[in-house]
Amino acid sequence: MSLLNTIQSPEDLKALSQEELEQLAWEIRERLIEVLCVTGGHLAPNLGIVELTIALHVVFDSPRDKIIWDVSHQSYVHKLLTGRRDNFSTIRQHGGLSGYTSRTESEYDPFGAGHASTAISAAVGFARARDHRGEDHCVIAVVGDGAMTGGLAYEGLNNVGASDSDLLIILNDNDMSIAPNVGAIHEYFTTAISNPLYNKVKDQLWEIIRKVPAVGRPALSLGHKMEESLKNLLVPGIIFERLGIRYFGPVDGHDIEGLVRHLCHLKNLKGPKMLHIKTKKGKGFEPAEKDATSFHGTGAFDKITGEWKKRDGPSTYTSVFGRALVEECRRDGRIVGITAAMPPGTGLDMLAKEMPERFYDVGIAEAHAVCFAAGLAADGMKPVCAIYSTFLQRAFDQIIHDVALQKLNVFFCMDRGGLVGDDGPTHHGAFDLSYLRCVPNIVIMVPKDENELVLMLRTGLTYDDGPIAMRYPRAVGEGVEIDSEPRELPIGVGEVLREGGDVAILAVGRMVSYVRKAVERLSRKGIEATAVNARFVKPIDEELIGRLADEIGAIVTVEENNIRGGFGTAVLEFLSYSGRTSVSTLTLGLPDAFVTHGQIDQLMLELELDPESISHRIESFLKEVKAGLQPVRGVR
Ligand SMILES: Cc1ncc(C[n+]2csc(CCOP(=O)(O)OP(=O)(O)O)c2C)c(N)n1
Repeated sequence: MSLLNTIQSPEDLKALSQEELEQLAWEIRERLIEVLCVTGGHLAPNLGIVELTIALHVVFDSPRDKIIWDVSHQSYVHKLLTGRRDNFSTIRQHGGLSGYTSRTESEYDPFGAGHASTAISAAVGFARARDHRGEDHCVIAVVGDGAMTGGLAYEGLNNVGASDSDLLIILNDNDMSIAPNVGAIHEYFTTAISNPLYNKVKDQLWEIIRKVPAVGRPALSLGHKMEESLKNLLVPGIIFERLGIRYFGPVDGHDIEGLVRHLCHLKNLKGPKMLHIKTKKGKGFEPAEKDATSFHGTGAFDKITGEWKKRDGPSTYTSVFGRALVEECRRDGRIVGITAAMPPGTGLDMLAKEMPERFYDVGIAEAHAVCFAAGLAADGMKPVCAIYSTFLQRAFDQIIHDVALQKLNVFFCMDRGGLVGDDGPTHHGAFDLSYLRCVPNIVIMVPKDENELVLMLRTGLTYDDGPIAMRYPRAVGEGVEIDSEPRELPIGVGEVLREGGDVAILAVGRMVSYVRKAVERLSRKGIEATAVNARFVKPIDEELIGRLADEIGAIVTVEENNIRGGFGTAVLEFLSYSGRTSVSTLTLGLPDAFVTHGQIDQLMLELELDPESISHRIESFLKEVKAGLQPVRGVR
């Protein structure tokens, strides 16, 4: 009989025996593999956190107690135990469960996430809100060791330690971010834990700690002082203790019984505290244990062998970028590549392999990555910051204050520009054209295909008049040939792909290929369009746009960015300040709303941005123009 199928809410776990909880853990693993081998998703992080999630729900009373998952890509087990088991197979599918926690999805998700290192800060907020109201529920933040490389986590810790508010942080340490974890903090954990003396007396230490009465502010209790001295003796400089947070562990994160015991104890202990658990990412599925990086976020795979379904066809933009960057590094000794914990995701793993001395993984630290790049650039290097569009949002001030203001030659290469698909609203790169376009001194490029990406890479690396950015989608390329000798593109010049007198359509990036198809449809209906690959979102090609506006009088823009503040807006601004107020315009792009998760084609259809919808929308726009509704300003 399936135990998992009997669990309607976390309450049901409390009645289960130890053996039953262990059986449940393996049933959960089977369910995860069963579903994710079809849907894809964050398999390895969830396999690693099964026992902790069970123990948390045995000991705490969610939703009264607030469990806050950092990133929340590891919340699938929590979803299975909190009333979402029956539609678990819809996870990350259009209209189905989100792959992350979501306040609108369940009362058991007190806080939504998708970006890393937010849980501690959010938990401090929950703890303070509780204290303001005089309530007494528990607040628990579950944070991975990877997320602890993000500065925001320390800003949170700095506030936790300064308060006497009740708060439990669980550090889920599996030695991995997506790739192996990096940095001094990670080294610190590893060294502290592998201290043989500490390991020898760890259990006795726990016993002493358990007997220490939990009274008042911990720093004042004699017991706490004893415990602190002992720990300092054995694990020199435990940093969390120094920050005023009582530290416990490390303990085995796969031992449900032990976890329940420790959590029960910590539940009754006042003040801020941390439980450090050691887990194995991918636990229980050999291929994922062996290759936790590939199984961090996986596509469909064979549930026996772990092999992925083979994909034929063109290379992805990511891999074309990764390969081309290695070539550029060979050409110019000043170029270095920087990633914020995403070596495979950005294609920088190729540079790491070929030229490790030119590669930097700074951890989940986008703000640092950009400021670090600014320093490198200020001292004559040519740093390439390869950061996903959505994660670069973290570094907005560094882009303005550290890079653009000083006109430093930092090259931002933003993968995942536009819709990313099943990761949904936390991950869509919907804002970069808007958030960069308002920054002085920056150039913004968007390639229409993978060859243009290579040309723009060369352009960005030879440009030396300040920051420059390029964004490209999470997609396979158009299948075009790649130039072996890439040339530089003239800055701010668009490419006319086709001439026609009825309407001028200016498209950006992936939308160029959509517009090409839309233009063919329009042509079959007797509408002849000029189609332009904009190439540059800043500066825009004012000469070309001005000429098309004067000659044709009807301009349409199509982009994969929020319609507010992106390319279309740039064109409208130009038409306005150049006095071309009688030109009819239609700006198409992502809506001024957060776009849900689902496959990119599905989302494009829903947003009426697929080639057919684009041609229909342009057709009706032109009908309005013809009907004398001039000038038409159709902003959607
Ligand atoms: C700001 C930000 N940068 C990058 C990422 C991409 N990312 C998602 S999970 C992850 C690794 C997290 O590692 P850890 O916290 O240890 O969790 P684990 O998956 O190992 O359980 C990264 C880099 C992100 N979600 N947010």
